Amino acid sequence: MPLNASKLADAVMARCDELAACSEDEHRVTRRFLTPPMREVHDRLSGWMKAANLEPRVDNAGNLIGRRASTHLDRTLLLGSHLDSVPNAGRYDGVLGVLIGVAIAEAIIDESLPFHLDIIGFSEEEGERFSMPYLGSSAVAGRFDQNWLARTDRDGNTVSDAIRQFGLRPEDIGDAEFSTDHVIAYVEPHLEQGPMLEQAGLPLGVVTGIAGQSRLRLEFAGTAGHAGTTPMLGRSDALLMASEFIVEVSSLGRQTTGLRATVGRVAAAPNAPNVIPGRVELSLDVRHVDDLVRERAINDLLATGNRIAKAAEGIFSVLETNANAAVSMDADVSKLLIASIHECEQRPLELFSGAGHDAVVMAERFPTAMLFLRHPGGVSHHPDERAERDDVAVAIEVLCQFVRNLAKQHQPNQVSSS
Ligand code: HGY
Ligand code: MN
Ligand code: MN
Repeated sequence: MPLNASKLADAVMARCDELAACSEDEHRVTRRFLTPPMREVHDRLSGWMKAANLEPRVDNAGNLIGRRASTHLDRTLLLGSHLDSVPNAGRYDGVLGVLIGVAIAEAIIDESLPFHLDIIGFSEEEGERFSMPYLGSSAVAGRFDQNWLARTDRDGNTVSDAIRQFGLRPEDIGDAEFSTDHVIAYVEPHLEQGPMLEQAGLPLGVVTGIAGQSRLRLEFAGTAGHAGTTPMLGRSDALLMASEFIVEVSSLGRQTTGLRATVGRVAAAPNAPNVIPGRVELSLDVRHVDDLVRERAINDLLATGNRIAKAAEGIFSVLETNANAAVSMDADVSKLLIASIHECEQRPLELFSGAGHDAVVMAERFPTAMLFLRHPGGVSHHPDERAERDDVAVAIEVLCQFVRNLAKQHQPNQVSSS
């Protein structure tokens, strides 16, 4: 008797609450790449995976993967999302998708599948600890750059140290890669992190594509000096330059349709109340569905930074930049998702994602699709992040239907005739 989706949804919501307690910080959710709380998450998730007839393992990129092996085909359906969080996060971003995956495994525990079912919890999507997102999914997609192993966190630990301290082998991170002929599809359930589904009054959406994203580390250098004796005129104040720049970032974002431009991190040096800031490092996050618009915005902002620095006899530098181009989701897998939603008497909304997801990287190698859940209030990367238990129940029903539909397409007799 298939387990009922509402009961499974109650368990998913309760487990999100339980995992929220696995945090680096007291009284708020912060869980960065392979920090100790991630071990607690792995322990609890592994128990729930085993109860769902999934065999858990951790790869050398720190991804937790629960597998239900199939006797027919040595191919797999990957379902999941990420287990890390931003600082002071909500309790659903990432983990909700992994727990819905475990619930699917539970719901269809008695149904045989012609392929493996892998429920995956990626180790690092947000990029908080080492300023590099998608470490876990990059390893699975064979896109991990060995140079990343030497990146350091604010305490001087390298990525390699973090992997080794977690009891894993950085030298074997390549083993985490899945081959393209092994993966039938990757599907990521995730909160929308926006208002569209709530405004449409619908529980589920199918993502058509994910915006391109540029992430830069910038620096304004001026001249530090005594706050009490240095005249106001003629100062080369790095924080004043950065402030002017931040206003320009915001106005470009507001003037350009569909552009999102954000400075989220600022660090002034020497950061003393009675010293004119000599140096300021700041982040810049720019996103757009059209890569040309995004790249043009970056060029405009870099020219603006140089102009502001020059006018203040300072120096503007780009310390680091990395980017992901806009990606489209796989049409066939998305179509099957849409059909499964209709079969469950729901109406899907097709929408674009302004937020980045592991699906950005997975889509480079594997047929990838995303299922968005309605996001009450649309607030994310914040403790007020919410999800509706009834929407989770609908998502579980729809994804069970999707897995059954995919299984029909991959039954051995179908596969031999196709
Ligand atoms: O920044 C993002 O869009 C994602 O939450 N990492
Ligand atoms: Mn996030
Ligand atoms: Mn996320």
